[in-house]
Order: sequence, then C-alpha cells, then structure tokens
Amino acid sequence: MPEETKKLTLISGNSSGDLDSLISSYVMGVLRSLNNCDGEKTRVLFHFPREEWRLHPEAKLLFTRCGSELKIILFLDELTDLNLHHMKQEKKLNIIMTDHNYPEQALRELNSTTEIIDHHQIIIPPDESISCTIFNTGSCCTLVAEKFFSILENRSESIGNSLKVELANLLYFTIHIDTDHLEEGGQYDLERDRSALKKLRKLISIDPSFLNQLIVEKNNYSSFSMEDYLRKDYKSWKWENISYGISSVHISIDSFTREHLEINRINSFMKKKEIDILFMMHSLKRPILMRELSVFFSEKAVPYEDFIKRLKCSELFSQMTDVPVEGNNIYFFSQLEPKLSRKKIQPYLEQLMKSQKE
Ligand SMILES: [Mn+2]
Repeated sequence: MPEETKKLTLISGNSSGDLDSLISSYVMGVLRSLNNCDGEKTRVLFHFPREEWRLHPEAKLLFTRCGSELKIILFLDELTDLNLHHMKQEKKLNIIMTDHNYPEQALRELNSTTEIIDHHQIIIPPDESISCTIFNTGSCCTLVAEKFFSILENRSESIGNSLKVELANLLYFTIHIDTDHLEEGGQYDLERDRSALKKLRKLISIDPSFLNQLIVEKNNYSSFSMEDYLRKDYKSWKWENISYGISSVHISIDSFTREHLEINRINSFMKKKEIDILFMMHSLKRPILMRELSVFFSEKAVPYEDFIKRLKCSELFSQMTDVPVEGNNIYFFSQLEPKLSRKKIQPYLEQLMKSQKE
C-alpha cells in the first residue's frame, strides 16, 4: 500500500511524562495496534525530547524489565516526522489521549481527538463526538487495564501470551506506584484500582518485590542538575496573558535551596519555557507525606503582589519565612493539606490568579 494512504493513530499521555502517562499511552498504543489493518500506523508520543529520556529512569527500568521494544514510541522532537497537519487534512489522523482530557500544546490545534481515557477532573468538556472513559481512579492505567481485560475476555486470540504478560507487568507495577500512597476514602475512588491489581497479579511474570527496585530508581536523583529537577515532571498552562509552569519535585525546599538552587538558572529556565511564574511543588513521602510550594516570578513579570497576598492568607498554604534565600521575586510556602496533588492545586492557583483581576 502506498505510504500516503496509511491511517495514523497517535496516542498521547500528558506532558508531565510521569509513569502513569508513559505506561497508559504505551499500553493503549499496543492494544490499539492489535486491530490495525494493513498499512495503518499507531504511534505513541512521549512529550519530551529524546535527550530527556534519561530523566525517566524508573520508566526505562520498567520497560526494560518487561521486555518492551518501544518501536511505536516517538519523542516530541521527532513529531515533525509524522506530518500531522497533512494527515489531518487527508482525514487520516486519530488522536487518543490518556491521563489528560484537554489536548496538550503540541497537538491542540490539530483538533483530531477521537478518544479519551483519563482520571483527571474535566475543566473544558470534550466534544460530544469523542469517546470518553473518564473516572476518578487513582491511576489512569487502571482504566487501560480494564480495556486490556475486555480484550482478553472477548478476543483473546488477538493477543499472544508474551505480549499479554508484558502488558500485565507494565500495568501492575505502574498502578502500584501510582496508588500505594493513596488512602481509601480520600480524593480517589480506589476500588477499581484494587480490583485491577488483583486481576493483573494473576498474569504477571515479574516478582512483586521488583516494586522496591522501581521505587529506588524513581527516587534516584544522584546525577540530577537543578535544571533536571525542573524538567523531569513539568507542565505549563496559559491563562489570558499569564503563562506559568509547575515542576513537581521530590526534594524538600530545605534541601533544594541548600544543594541546588541557583537563581540565575531558574531565570534562564523560565525564559526558555517562556513563563512568567514558576511553581515548584515539593513532595516527600517519608516519614509522612508532606508538600511545599516555591514560587518564582520572572524578572519581567508584572508584580503579582495581590496574588501573593492571596496565597499568603489562603487556607491551603502558609508562608515559610525562614528560608535563607536572597531575592525579591521568590516565595516559599508549606502546604497545609498535603494530600492535594498538582491535579487539585493547579486549578486552585489559577483561581487565585483570576480573582486578582476581578
Ligand atoms: Mn495519572
């Protein structure tokens, strides 16, 4: 079949590149390619340049251990190879989103989403023509696992045994990593995660104790530069004329400011990402879950004094005044409700920005 008649399905996780996004999009990609007819193509997009793959050691370890070949994966800097605009014009492009429900910047204007599998709150309701599987599970991989089970039940002949085991391994360990720290009765409905884990447990080939190795790798930042911390799990948003980004990091404000912080490099990172405000969400799981927030304003940012005032007297944050860092545009807070993750905090912060204009 000539090249130009091929259909393309592109699976995209969210741009933060956490394990849930990477694995949910990859497994959806593999499942999707099971029903490809001759000449159809399925690709999975990882939302960072190939050079940043080294910042995701736990994903690399999991893929390697599960024997995944990663042939269908491409990185953000390789996206142009797909000629997406042309494919869209020819009506040959489908985009499937996992772990988010509003298209990421790189794919937004293509307007080609046909399916969404997600566990985030809906901010902008998706078009009615899009097939949606959106539930409040702890892990998006749980929803992907349910699709996997349904294939195993209804057309098991389409999936070979080694592929079945590979996918079960990938999903099992990701759901564990994503949900083990969550509590019943909290912000997620964990029943479906637990039941998916039970079913997957019967299919996996890797010893469950591998989870410990994965967690060690996930927290192995020994070779990280300051910029690596900022880039590893970074997402950005735009609201009216304000662009802001949030980096999730697993290091306390205390260690970060003592060991890594260099203000001029924060500024150059913000310049590169073209943002006015950078938030760092610090979270640590030991000895108990705690979260903190650093806020940096760019040199040229309009002074957001009102916004900072609101943050200071908000019910979710309390300002830390004892951090020995010099600078006018830097603020540090501890988070009073540590259970709330970026998914919940980001809309809250944006609300605080909005109310300053009203
Ligand atoms: Mn997720």
